[in-house]
Amino acid sequence: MKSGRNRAARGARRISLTAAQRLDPIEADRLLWGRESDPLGRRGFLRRSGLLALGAALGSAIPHARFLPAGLMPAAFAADNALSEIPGKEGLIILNDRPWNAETPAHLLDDSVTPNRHMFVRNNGLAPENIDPDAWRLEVAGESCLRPASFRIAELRERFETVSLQLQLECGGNGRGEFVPAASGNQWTIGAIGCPEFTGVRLRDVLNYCGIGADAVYVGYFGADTHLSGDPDLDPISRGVPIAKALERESLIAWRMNGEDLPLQNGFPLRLVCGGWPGSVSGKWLRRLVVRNQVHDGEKMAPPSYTVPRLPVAPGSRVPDAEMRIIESMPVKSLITFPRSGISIRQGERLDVRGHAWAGDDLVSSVFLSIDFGATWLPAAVQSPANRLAWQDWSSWVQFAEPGYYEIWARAMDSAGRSQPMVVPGWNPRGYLNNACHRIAVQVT
Ligand SMILES: Nc1nc2c(c(=O)[nH]1)N[C@H]1C(S)=C(S)[C@@H](COP(=O)(O)O)O[C@H]1N2
Ligand SMILES: [Mo]
Repeated sequence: MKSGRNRAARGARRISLTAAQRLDPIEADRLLWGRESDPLGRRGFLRRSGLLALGAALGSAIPHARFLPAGLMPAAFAADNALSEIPGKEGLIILNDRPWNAETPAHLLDDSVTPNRHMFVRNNGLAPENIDPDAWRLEVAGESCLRPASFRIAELRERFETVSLQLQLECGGNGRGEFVPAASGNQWTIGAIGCPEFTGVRLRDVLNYCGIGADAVYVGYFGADTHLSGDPDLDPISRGVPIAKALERESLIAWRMNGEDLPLQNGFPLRLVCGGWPGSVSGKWLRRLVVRNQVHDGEKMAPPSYTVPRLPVAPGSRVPDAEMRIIESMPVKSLITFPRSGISIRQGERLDVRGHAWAGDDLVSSVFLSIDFGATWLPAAVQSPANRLAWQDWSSWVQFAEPGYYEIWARAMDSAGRSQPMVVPGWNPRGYLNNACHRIAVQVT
């Protein structure tokens, strides 16, 4: 596939593939491949010349070309080869270095339990330095906290039951890079997701110990990271969850990830983990929890942050704050983690395919695969989660009758019958909740 990409780069096209990603996809198609769309742009019809150009860029013919939707950039062109320089991390793609933001290529998320070195990093500010975990204190307070208290990590460990749970964390902006028109923020592709095992105490045990007032509605967090401006009075982020989410048995105050100290960039020495919701509710470098008698009003709680329009809006719309709602449970989604996009396989050979699927607070009920651009689908075997709010492994295999360029597409459905969309769903001002199907490229020789 490397050679396919190189050939693509050398092709006599009028615009580059990277530039094309920024355009209206149907217009990009026309410029790149001379592809004609129907007036609604729903299906593309590659002229013979366009088909040849696309085939040449990919390095082979496309047996299912007649099903290839308009505006669909072949998965083979996705860049996935940047290297991480964050200590303790391996193979992550850096989106930003101040603050650090780095995502994981899909093939490095193949493990059922995401290893620490492959867990993505999403920072809004600068991580604290020179941390002494033994001196670290967590304060619990707020107007609806009956008995404010402060705990060292050792005290949390001694006073409350220690639990280990595998919990999926996905950034609310994962997939943002695909919205057209582009939404501002980190241009995540698919890798701002992971599902490590966290060890700590239940948030509810700590809150109950401190006493939750009858008027409590929300729990907010504050971390020890610093605002990019350096101003100590500003918080980079201070979000939270409604009291019901905070009191779920899976909501943790954690100090370990996969049996080791939390990596610095993932919140060492203490963090909140509320799986299934946007990662932004899981406060890192956790210093202070506040039990609130109103929706927490910390940094990035108000629109446009981590909010989406209550009703669908036209792409590019300006949406008044009053018409935005705070994102809660994340939508159903899946990843193909094996094989790696771009592999070569021989015609007729059996190819194992596997990955994970998750659905916010819900369960995934099924995963389907397609090798003909969505014309036909076959079910994969889906495992139960290790525990509630952990992603679910799925596996299947495919076989290709003819040589050429193929894509494998995966589509998950949750227990309420909601399915992933094929294309980018509901445009929103900040580019959240893109749960479009993941797809990978395969060359059959
Ligand atoms: N204190 C603090 N907590 C934070 C953040 C942050 O910048 N500071 N980022 C949030 C966001 S937006 C996400 S997606 C997750 C990412 O967790 P990770 O970096 O461990 O993958 O942490 C959340 N918790
Ligand atoms: Mo996030």
